[in-house]
Amino acid sequence: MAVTAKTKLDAAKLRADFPIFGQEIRGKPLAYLDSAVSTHKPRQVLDKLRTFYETSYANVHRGVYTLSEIATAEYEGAREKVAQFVNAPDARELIFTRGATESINLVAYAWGLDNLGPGDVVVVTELEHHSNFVPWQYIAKRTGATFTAIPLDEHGELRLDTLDEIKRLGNVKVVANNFVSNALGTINPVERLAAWAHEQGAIMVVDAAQAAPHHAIDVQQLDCDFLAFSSHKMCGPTSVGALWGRASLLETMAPFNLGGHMIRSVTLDETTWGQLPYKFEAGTQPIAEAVGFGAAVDYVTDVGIGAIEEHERELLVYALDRLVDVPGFVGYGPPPDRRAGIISFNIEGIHPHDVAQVLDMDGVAIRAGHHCCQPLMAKLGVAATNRASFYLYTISEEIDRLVAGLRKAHKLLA
Ligand code: 7TS
Repeated sequence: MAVTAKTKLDAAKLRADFPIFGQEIRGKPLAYLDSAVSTHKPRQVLDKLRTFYETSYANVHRGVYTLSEIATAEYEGAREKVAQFVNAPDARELIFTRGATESINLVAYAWGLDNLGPGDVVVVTELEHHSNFVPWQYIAKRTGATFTAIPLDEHGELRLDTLDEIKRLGNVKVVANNFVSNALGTINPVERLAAWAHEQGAIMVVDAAQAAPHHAIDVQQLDCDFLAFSSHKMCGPTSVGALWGRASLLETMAPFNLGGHMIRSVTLDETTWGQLPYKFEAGTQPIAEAVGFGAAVDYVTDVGIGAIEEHERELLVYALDRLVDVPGFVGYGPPPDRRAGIISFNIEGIHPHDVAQVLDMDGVAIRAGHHCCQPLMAKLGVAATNRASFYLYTISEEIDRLVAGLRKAHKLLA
């Protein structure tokens, strides 16, 4: 059973659920400060995967035999859990994909190719991960639509004062925005953007890859049209994620992948598509991974999304307080009250890769690079940053080790 912590979580206790923390890296305990890229997996999820393979595994929706029925029930049960996690009105609207990237590509291709053309405008932001930028830029080019991005202010927050100017570019048809920025941690006003998108007659696509693990999501309250997220960033297995979409839109869309399982009937002349969600789930799905995703939803729900968010905010305040005293520290992003547990920074005069390597010598893992956000890096006027990111198992000692490592890097290299 997952450890429960209804109001405040106990990260030190939760760490015992994560076997990875039992080992040392370079002779030191692992200080893992890269959860935005991917999180570690608790025993509850690992056990579920093993038990499923050992007792319940078969392909789904195909066999009439008992084992296939058991596997199908597990897979569909996971769909219900993931759908409920984002308060989807109907589990049929929840499509299992390979991850947030594939979810967004599905919308960009299957909706975009048939609904965009010259005179239409696709609006993203300067804060997008490439996953929610490149597919839209590409589909806009292919269809002749205009592609534009909402600019950022100096805190890394969206300049909503530019929306009037943007709407003069043409018929706004798509607004695509991340709920939480992977690079700066900014919590974006997606509910306001969704309302604006609908005023323009546009669809609202939310990239929730960084929000789902850390921030409660209610697609009905957001009033968005599509929402994408990944399992591996919230304690679940890799290679599975979800796309939630409004049934009324999904039903009008052409399929994205074609092949087995997504059809109603196939003849030499014509193929007709299956029902939702199967129309968008061609071929053998990541079955065990989806079941593991369901177990991950149970785990983070038991810990409590509110408790996770509060824990990260406490760590953020603790870390920022100490980091500002590190010689050469330059931080990016908004204040903690509008931010998830992500800190992007540079140490003046030292390349981020060198900083990360010095930290690694002491078992401290952080990310260095452009974080798949090159437009943002251009805006910040840097090629790369370091990034430390937290999760439910992060403890303040790891932040102390980060700070000590940065001081060491400054002393050695600045
Ligand atoms: N959107 C956001 C906001 C992300 O942070 C990521 C991955 C994705 C989409 C893509 O998710 P995937 O599961 O399909 O890969 N984020 C990161 C990151 O922060 N560093 O590397 C990948």
